[in-house]
Amino acid sequence: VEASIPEPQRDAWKKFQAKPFVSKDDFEKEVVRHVETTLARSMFNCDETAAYAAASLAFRDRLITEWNRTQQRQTFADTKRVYYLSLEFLMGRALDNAMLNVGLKNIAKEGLSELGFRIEDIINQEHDAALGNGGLGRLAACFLDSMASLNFPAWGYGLRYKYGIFKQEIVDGYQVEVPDYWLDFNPWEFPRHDIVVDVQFYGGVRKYQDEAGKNVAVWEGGEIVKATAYDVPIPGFNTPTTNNMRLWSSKAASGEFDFQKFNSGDYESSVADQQRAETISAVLYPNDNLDRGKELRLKQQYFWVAASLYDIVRRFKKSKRAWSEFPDQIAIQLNDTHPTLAIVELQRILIDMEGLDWDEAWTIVTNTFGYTNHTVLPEALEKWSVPLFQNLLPRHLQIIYDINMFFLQSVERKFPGDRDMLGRVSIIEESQPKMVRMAFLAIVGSHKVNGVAELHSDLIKTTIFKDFVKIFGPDKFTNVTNGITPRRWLHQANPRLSELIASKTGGLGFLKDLNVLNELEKFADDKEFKKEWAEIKYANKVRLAKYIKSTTGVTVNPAALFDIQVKRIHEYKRQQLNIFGVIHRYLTIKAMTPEERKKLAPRVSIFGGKAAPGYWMAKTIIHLINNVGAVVNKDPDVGDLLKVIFLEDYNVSKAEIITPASDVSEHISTAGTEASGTSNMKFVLNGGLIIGTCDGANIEITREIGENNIFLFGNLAEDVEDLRHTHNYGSHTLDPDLVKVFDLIKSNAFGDAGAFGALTGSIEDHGDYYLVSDDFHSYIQTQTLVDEAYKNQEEWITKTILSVARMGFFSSDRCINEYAEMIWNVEPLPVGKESGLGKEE
Ligand code: NBG
Repeated sequence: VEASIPEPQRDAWKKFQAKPFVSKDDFEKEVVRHVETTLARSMFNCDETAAYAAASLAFRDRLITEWNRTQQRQTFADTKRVYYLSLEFLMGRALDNAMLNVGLKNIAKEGLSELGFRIEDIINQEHDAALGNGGLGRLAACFLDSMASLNFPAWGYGLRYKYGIFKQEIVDGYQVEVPDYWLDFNPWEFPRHDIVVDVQFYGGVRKYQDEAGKNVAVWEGGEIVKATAYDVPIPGFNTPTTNNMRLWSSKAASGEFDFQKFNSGDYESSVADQQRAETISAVLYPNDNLDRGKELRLKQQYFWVAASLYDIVRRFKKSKRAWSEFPDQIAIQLNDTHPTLAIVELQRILIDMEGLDWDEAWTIVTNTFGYTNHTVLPEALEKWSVPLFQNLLPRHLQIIYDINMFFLQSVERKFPGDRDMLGRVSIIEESQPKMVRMAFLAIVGSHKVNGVAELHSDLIKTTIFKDFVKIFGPDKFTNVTNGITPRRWLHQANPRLSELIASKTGGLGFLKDLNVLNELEKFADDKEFKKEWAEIKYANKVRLAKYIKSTTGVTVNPAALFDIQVKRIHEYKRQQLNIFGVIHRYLTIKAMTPEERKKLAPRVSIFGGKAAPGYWMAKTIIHLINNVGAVVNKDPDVGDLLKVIFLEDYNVSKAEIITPASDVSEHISTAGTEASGTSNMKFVLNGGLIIGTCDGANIEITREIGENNIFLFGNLAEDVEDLRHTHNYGSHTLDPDLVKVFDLIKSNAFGDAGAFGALTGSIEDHGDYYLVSDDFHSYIQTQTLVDEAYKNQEEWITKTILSVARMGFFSSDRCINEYAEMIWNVEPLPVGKESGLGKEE
């Protein structure tokens, strides 16, 4: 149905067009209006929650006005769009970000103050949107910010989980998971009850030849689940462009089937159907870098992919262009293999629904998709069992077999007689049961494959995807080193530092062109500047110290060296190496004379991060950290010299407090295992140094900031394989200092040693896969260098200034521009002057 207003009535619409507020008075008016009408409360009944709600609604109104204009502009321009498909968007809080991006935070601050509230308290009311596990989901969120800030016509597509990542509680030193029901009140989303897509599952395929002799396949039967769109506006920084993140929510189809049940009195079972359908988008799988192959996860993936592609294709069809133009209008980026079914789904739409030839369709498909790989860890590479696929998505399995057949035929032509090669690269693994290798499918169905840091992109070419480089040539594979948005991770998280930088570089321009930070180099030895710089770091540490006190009860000295490792708990990230190092430090302190102790730099070792609920080793590491803290923190011999803190429920909003407060942060994965890491970038950008291995983006960070400004240690990626081999087949003697640490653990110094047997055993008896012992000595030595370096504060501060000055490369804006140029072939859409944006510096 045409829903457009007829020409004669449009003047009235224009006259009464919604106008976003720009002044403080208008903002207050909006807040009060929302309190008194939308929320049905009053000044006698307005707590901080209500004030948060009203302020958010006022900003939401603003965003949605710009969102509308942006969408109209993009539709009218009809240029190529990017669709970023990600099962995770770790957005964190929206209000602070919205206020800063539209440049109206100061107005909001004054306005709220006049209405009786402190802006910080209001910001703190917001529940994080935690629709992600870790780096992969947060990267997607940074990319949305950059795409909007750079005026790219771009949408994110994801799932609207009812439960985001669980809340972590620490009870008696153990992790306990609590569901995160975050949708109770979410002012940032717009339900689009008019945008509903039917998604089919199960059923069977009927094949026949039509009159023209053409083979036709019909997927029929099975069940239908409805996908409803929820839109979340994504404001760019200092631009009217407001892009869209569309999240799908599942509901049962209330079709004839339901009515039958209802009429026959089977009401309960029709409610059960409803609930079963709703579970599809109910919960985010809490695994980071781990694939569990659960049917419901595959259902989530298809549900999301099918709804998104239906939406994308529908939009394309409105333009009435030829199908061959599809890839000129649309670029779809696959964030890891989770959306790989989109390749199959588009092929299915083109051949089964739109009647294109296989080859014609396949050319369109491969020119449309790009695939980003985020890990080489074998346990994280997705595989789906063929029988499971056959049952859930019978037509898709057929298409996958066809894709594989044509692919293997082309391999056979290129490498005649190489049967091993065919077995190695086949999309179907000949195991029991057979498995679909999603990464291989993603490579075959995309025109570009990228890794997320140089080392990682090299590794995928020489290890897991080696054969594909031979088959497709090296140009199909590329690197786009990850980045972070300086808006959230500097301006929002560290406002004082942002202000200082602005005052020295001529305003907030650096937030849009991070290379401007270079100008700070000339202040690296400037006494006044260094003093201010150091004061800001200290203030951020005081803030974190207060937070630690209020959440853990432990008092830490803000003048101590803050050593932070916050990220998902994983053996490859080696929090165990860190805590063993802490225990070593504890032993060292205990053995010192009081005179020697006086010379040691006091340290606070801060940990944070969630373990996947089923990952026992990771949970054991958390347990050990907490138990070590319980002993060390109350040992009078130690006092301020060492404190060990585990921060509960690490998430994006907590990261905004933690990141600006580091002196050093730890990025100490076994070389070759961390694809990139992104918190390493955030910490350096906030004036902290790094202790790290030669892994992921640490390597490029070193290249940019200079090796004098980073503490690198440990074995190199190229040596890992040989070391592992020696562990298993040669002699494996543990580092003597690590043995002392283990002896202390085994003496029950940190509670019943039995609880940690699996952890120490994995290193002593089971091959030390992550090379903890091999890197231990180098780690301890490097930590001593950190102690020494920290004593010379003048030099330390200079190092941190130089580092920040050289971090421009790691902006996610650089990253998005690289994707746009090398993979998507899209241009930003310039914006006119029509916006009512606030102009706040
Ligand atoms: C993670 C890597 C990180 C990387 C992020 C973002 C997965 C599968 N991979 O090193 O472990 O920074 O992706 O690219 O979550």
